[in-house]
Amino acid sequence: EKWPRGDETVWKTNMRGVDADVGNITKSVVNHVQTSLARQAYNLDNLGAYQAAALSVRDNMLVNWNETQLHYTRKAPKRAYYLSLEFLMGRTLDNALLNLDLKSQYKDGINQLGFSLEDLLEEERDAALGNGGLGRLAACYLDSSASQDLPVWGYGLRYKYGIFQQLISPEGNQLEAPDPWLDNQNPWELPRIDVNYEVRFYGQSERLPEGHGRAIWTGGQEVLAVAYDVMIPGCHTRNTNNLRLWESKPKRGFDLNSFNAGNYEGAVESSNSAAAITSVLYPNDHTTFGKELRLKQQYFWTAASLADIIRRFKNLGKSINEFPDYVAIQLNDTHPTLAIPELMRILLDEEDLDWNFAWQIVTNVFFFTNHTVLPEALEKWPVPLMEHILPRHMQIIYDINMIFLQAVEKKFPGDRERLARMSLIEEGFPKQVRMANLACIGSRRINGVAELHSQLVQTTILKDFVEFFGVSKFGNVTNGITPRRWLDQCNPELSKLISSTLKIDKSVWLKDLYKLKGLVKFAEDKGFRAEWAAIKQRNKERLAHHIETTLGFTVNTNAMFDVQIKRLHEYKRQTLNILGVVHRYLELKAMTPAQRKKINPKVVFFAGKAAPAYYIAKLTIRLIVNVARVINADPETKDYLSLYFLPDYSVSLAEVLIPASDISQHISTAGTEASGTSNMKFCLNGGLLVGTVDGANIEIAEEVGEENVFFFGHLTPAVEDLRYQHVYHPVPVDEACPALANVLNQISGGLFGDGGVYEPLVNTIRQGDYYLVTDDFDSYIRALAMVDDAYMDRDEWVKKSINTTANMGKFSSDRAIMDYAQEYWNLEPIPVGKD
Ligand code: CGF
Repeated sequence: EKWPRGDETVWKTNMRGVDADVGNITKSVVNHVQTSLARQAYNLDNLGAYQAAALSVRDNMLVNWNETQLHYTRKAPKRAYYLSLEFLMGRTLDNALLNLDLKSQYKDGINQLGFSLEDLLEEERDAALGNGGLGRLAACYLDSSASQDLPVWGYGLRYKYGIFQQLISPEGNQLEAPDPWLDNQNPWELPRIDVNYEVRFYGQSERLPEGHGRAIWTGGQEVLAVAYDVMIPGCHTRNTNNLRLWESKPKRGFDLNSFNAGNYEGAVESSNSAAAITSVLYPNDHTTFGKELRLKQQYFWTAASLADIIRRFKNLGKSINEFPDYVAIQLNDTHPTLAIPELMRILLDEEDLDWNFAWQIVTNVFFFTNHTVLPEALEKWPVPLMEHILPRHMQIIYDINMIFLQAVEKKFPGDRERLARMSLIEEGFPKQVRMANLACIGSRRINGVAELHSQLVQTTILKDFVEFFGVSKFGNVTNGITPRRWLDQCNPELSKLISSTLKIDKSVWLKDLYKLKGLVKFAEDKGFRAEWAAIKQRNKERLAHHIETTLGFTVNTNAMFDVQIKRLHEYKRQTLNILGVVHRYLELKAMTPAQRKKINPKVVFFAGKAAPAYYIAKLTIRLIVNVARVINADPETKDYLSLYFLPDYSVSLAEVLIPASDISQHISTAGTEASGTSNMKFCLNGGLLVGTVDGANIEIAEEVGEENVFFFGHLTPAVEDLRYQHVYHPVPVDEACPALANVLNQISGGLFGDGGVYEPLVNTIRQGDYYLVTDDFDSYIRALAMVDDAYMDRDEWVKKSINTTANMGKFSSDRAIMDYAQEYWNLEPIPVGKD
């Protein structure tokens, strides 16, 4: 390879590497203060110092990032692309410092400049481009891909506003405020003005007479997709991958004709509509259908990402039929399913391939992950909307459907019901396109996210497809979490204790989490148990301090900490938890002071956002806040039970809450929570789990031992029958569960303020009880009693805690991403600097 221009030695002697020298670190931070930020040393605040430190760390990351991209280009390996509409990254600075192994040097350097690294870390705003589990999973997978040296890029959208900020009104209502996370500028992204693509919407599509399925798509609106790159540093490796986020921009600044004619609003109208595409993340967890802007987001992102992937592939000089040998594309849920007809469009209309050949390429490139079997969460788009916005894609979808249904008819002749179920088009007014069916037909393999969930996918929503394609097309990859953020970063003391006890450097066990097994034998060591318990206690104090400084409440750190943090959703049953809290309160009230003294004090924490239009979920928040108000003020009971709803749940808040929990709740109705990932985070940090036999709870219990988890509730096979009974008979709460009836009566009777307010919520249980609160309540209360009993024997509890952490190796996202790489994508690690 020849040096492209100038004197090679001048270039090479001036190129820098990653710099761990404290003197050079302070120099680079000061340089950024002086030049990048144009600020003065004497009036620099924490925010300015954070920005300068971030830019300095970014310089180091860029060295590795550049090298990685060059290395991948030279080696030309097969690459995988993770398409996700959500990436819930949280903060970057701490994670980057740890992965680059530069934390202590930056700590020193920043100290010398008169600041504290801890303070600066607090200045960073979360990158909250996601709703919950699905988006955070994507972020963990990026960390693991880079840490495992896998050539994986993420593709998403650069929303101007992330998930809304949650405020709680004096009445206890959730209020939503925008999250202008880019207002302070984002030091972690690189605008790539030169990397842009035009994306078309609307217009007309005309089929070519002799076209073998080809057509010409013209007219409509063209919008520019501009790339912003976010560096993803691997842990203790030079591999630094890329997350490419697209921003929408008008193709032209404004319409000059309208402007010249004095119509200034008209002149900017189309440019505003172009910019609107990436303006905001939809704040719904499971449902956002029928919204034109959402469909435009999905197409905009998949079209730009595919154009970029194809351009990179073409630079290899290979023929298009080798595309699947060099590219694997993972569809994170059905949101990017339009990539399937889009790739067909490119191959047919632009590459001039014939239908069968194109379809063969498509079905070897895509892989699809399903994240839910909840029927209301299965994405469908009205055909008229799709026809209007994407006329060419609608034609392709019809063609795919026709050919597919012919094949189904051949295999199952005369089975009209089956054809109707499997069709990409659901009949009705309007007709709708079923995105899960399209993703399934167009992908090489399909997986669920935990064993039980993957079984349910195969036996319920995609059963017909399993019968048609055969079971080998379907699999399971149980979700995982990155131990870098979810142990080393959020619980540094525990991480240190693990390294010193195992006598293994953390860079080793953080990348081979099964090594934690070595802790099992220390569960019997009294000294070790004392250290373990002391760290948990300090983490509880850290959380209490955080609450005191942010909300002004004083939390009892001698109590057991019981935490439920996740999106508010009926299936996740925060209702069961709050009704359980009220039950406990009523029991405490009925006790004598002497009896109360024998009770294990407990603090219950909730955090989570409700979709802005989800009435029942918001009412649940209101109930929690008002129950908290009453019980925290009750002098008889407050030493034994208190309750906090922590507003504005975020990745950063989770990082403080999770290490502090003694017990956490994962109590979805069996069969409804596909996997859950916070369950893994708590257990990794030595918190025990109370939960239903659902999602990844099951596999956690398999790993850590059933004696270390507190299971309760009906099992998945019973759920359907129970629901059926509720539909035909009103739920006899009074007879079926007197304890629950008493709780509901107290709420309706106004113990927590105007009872009428909560009637719609209470009625979801009395009428229909779709999520089986009544059926599971008694067994839930028994499980909590078992938790109390177990906590009384603190020594045994700490043993359980140690054994839980020790057996969480399976749940590293490194294991999960390696499963994808080997079993699905056929991808090899490409370590930088090792050959
Ligand atoms: O995905 C979820 C989460 N709510 O985002 N689903 N979606 N869509 C599931 O409900 C979780 O159970 C799962 O852990 C997560 C990631 O797969």
